[in-house]
Amino acid sequence: MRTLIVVPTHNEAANVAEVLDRLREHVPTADILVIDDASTDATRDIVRTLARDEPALRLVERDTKNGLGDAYLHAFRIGLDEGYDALVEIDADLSHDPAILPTMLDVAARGINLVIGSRYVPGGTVVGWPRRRTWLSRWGNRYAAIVLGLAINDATAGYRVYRADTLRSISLEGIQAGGYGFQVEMTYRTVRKGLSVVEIPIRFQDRVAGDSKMSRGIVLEAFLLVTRWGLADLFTLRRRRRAYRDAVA
Ligand SMILES: Nc1nc2c(ncn2[C@@H]2O[C@H](COP(=O)(O)OP(=O)(O)O)[C@@H](O)[C@H]2O)c(=O)[nH]1
Ligand SMILES: [Mg+2]
Repeated sequence: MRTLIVVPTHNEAANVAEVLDRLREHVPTADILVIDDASTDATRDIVRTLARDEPALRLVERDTKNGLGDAYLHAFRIGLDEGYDALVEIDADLSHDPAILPTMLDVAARGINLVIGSRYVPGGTVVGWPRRRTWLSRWGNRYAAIVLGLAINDATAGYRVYRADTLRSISLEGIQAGGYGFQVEMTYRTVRKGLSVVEIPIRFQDRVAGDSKMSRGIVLEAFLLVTRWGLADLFTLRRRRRAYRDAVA
């Protein structure tokens, strides 16, 4: 599979060189696209310098920070246009261990539409998060799973492999969410299309350097959108049931 690894960055100077180095070590045949939004630290200089000696690495620079979802959509469109077979999402802060990526790619190569590096299946762990953050993530995931009827334990996960045909079939148009909600929305679309999803357990290590970009707004956006989609489903279901009853009556 021709693979494009997308690494979104916003002020990740303390981490980006190491994550790129480790990706190169574990997945030497993949191409890497760093998509940087408005970093004010040395992130861009570091990536630019590395890219000079590495044709498989490139940098896309954007001047405004529009959120993770928008960055991924931009990068996915590039990847699809260029005919890659698989597109990878991975954080730049070393929370996601590149050593597990070959296994995830292997599962995708066998035909699984979406492979999620999951914290909340047996064997998965979160290291270094304060209890409150783990609680929020765990219960946020449970809420999304119940409300949207997803049999997925970690729908907010940011470590993923999409087969290109998956992205084409779920379409990247009309995506509403920008933060964690983006990951849930993409998962929801994949499941609703009847496509296959497999969760591979990972060890998620909280960032050691740099700052998290998570905000209350991102969490709230995800919560509100999930609730809205769930309610919309409920009404569609009731409408369908009524139509069915009328049809058989
Ligand atoms: N390109 C881009 N990257 C972003 C943006 N927001 C966050 N990131 C990157 O997305 C990844 C995850 O963000 P992070 O702050 O670690 O979120 P957390 O792990 O949920 O605390 C990191 O690589 C960030 O640098 C954004 O608006 N644009
Ligand atoms: Mg992080």
